[in-house]
Amino acid sequence: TSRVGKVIKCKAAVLWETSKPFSIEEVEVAPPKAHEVRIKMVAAGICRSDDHAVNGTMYVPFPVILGHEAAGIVESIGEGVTTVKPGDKVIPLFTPQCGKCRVCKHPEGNFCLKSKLSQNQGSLQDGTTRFTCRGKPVNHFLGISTFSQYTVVDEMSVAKIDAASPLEKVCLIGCGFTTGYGSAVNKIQVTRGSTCAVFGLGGVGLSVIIGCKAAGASRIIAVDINKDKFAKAKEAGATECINPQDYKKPIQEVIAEMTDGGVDFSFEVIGRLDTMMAALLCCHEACGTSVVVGVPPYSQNLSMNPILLLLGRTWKGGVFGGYKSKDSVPKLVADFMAKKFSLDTLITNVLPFEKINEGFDLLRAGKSQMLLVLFF
Ligand code: PAD
Ligand code: ZN
Ligand code: ZN
Repeated sequence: TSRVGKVIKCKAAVLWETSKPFSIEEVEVAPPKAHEVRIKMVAAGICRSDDHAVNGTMYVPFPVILGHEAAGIVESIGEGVTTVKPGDKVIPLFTPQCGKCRVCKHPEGNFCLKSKLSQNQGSLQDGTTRFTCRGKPVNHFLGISTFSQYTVVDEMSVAKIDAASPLEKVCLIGCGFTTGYGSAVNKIQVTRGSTCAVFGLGGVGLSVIIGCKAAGASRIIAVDINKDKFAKAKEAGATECINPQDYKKPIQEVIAEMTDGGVDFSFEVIGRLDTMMAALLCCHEACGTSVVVGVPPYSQNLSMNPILLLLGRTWKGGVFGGYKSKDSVPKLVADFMAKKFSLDTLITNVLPFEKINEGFDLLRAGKSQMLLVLFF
């Protein structure tokens, strides 16, 4: 029997309060309204940014269904939807691409003004929610809420991908992989023969390394305080791995000495103010570029001497690798299918959806790179 147009009852991981475990609950998922799409989830990644929302580093209204890195299949569509149809394989987009706002029309900007990252009201674009649990409305997260067997998203927040793609891998293209890889090959274009430094060797940092290598960097210096991360970093393409705790000098000085005054490109992929400054300082003062990829702690500031930029350094940042999401995700999946990059080295843990709390424990213990939950 068709569920089209009807409420679906299914399981979702509901977070009722900050810093609590998820509770697997039966939720009701309303049918998609006009310009909305209901998706059956197949695989979702657990990303550090979800944990930021759990512990309050990123503000979210409660109760909420988190999750923002996933792949699934369209179950039904609302009126007026033209870019996907039932049965299509899709990736939900935590940064939408409305195509109409100033940023979408800009040749390079990608942080669409319809993004829920800047507004965080916990709703879809029309200001309401499609989830209820125990009679209460439940908030959406970044417009996509992927820790649910079914979710509803706006059409601007979903991209159709190759029907042959393995969803349990390409789900990483929904956030972590693309954020890292795109920071190196799209947001800035790492040049052939250049020297790079990557701070933070989680899944996103490894994806930066994959991007630097693909761009032809000749040296990729990987930096982390957890040396257990070095083997994977080398597998991804790092040429040297260093631990700041092994040196008396600040790490930026160590790197400057290793690289004749500083690297060409540095990336902060941790989300700390001190390492953002170290990454800035370790790129060459006259011709280096530093990129902020990690999400900084909520409402904290850095103070810096502008002379650090005056001599010629460039300081940049960007979400989702600078990619316009709806245009780029299908192309990245096509590149994956054409074997231009592999996602296998990134995936360290796969769990059934019901064990999502175990997944977050692994993430918090620093024992994982990319962590997936699969829906059955
Ligand atoms: P992760 O926690 O898996 O990796 C962070 C790594 O940094 C770990 O290996 C740590 O050992 C290491 N680390 C911690 N402190 C230090 C330190 N002081 N010096 C050196 N290394 C240290 O995170 P991740 O790879 O999933 O994500 C990294 C950041 O990127 C995080 O802030 C996350 O929120 C952000 C992110 N941003 C986007 C985006 O669109 N900008 C997308 C996804 C994730
Ligand atoms: Zn993410
Ligand atoms: Zn837009």
